Amino acid sequence: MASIIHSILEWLRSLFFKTEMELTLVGLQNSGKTTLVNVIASGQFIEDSIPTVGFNMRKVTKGNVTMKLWDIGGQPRFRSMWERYCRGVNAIVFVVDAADHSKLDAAYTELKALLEKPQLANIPILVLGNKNDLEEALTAEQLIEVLHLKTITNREVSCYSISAKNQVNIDVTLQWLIKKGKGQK
Ligand SMILES: Nc1nc2c(ncn2[C@@H]2O[C@H](COP(=O)(O)OP(=O)(O)OP(=O)(O)O)[C@@H](O)[C@H]2O)c(=O)[nH]1
Ligand SMILES: [Mg+2]
Repeated sequence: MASIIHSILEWLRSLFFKTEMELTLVGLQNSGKTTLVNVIASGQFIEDSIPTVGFNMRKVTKGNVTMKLWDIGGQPRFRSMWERYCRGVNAIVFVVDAADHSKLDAAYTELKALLEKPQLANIPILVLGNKNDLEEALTAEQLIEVLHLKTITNREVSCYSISAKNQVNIDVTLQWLIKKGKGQK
């Protein structure tokens, strides 16, 4: 009897503390969104991921947090979908190839356009400068300048320099995201 009560209590506790959250990853093609989702889900870097056509959805559980990750294609033909998939999520993750200097202007233009969408007002945004294993990659500070992140004042913004390949700063990224799921600053 005691063990049944114990199991019921455990079950109730798991219900009570369980957090479900939704996150959407956007950013230009080739920035590393799908690679990052794979790393978060399985801890593995898969070298040649195929460009995402449309979107993928992965559910990942970390402790008692279940994350629904929407990974949207970054090619121009899919960008009109970004807004729809960002609506109502706990946080938007904007992934940038920090080593591809030729695409930074385009990344800024797309980020700015996304943040101007009234439906997405107030949703926290995490900008990730991916591929910091490459020598030419910008630092987080440089990315903050280039993407004018300090001018964003109407929502929470953070920026990290990461490498999905070498799994650098994936832990701080996850910590930040999980906090948003729990409604923390
Ligand atoms: N050097 C390096 N390469 C990376 C890293 N992350 C991803 N890549 C490579 O970048 C390329 C594009 O990665 P994807 O994950 O497919 O990019 P994506 O943003 O999902 O692209 P779309 O689906 O087309 O929007 C692949 O060849 C990856 O192996 C990284 O941290 N470092
Ligand atoms: Mg992809």
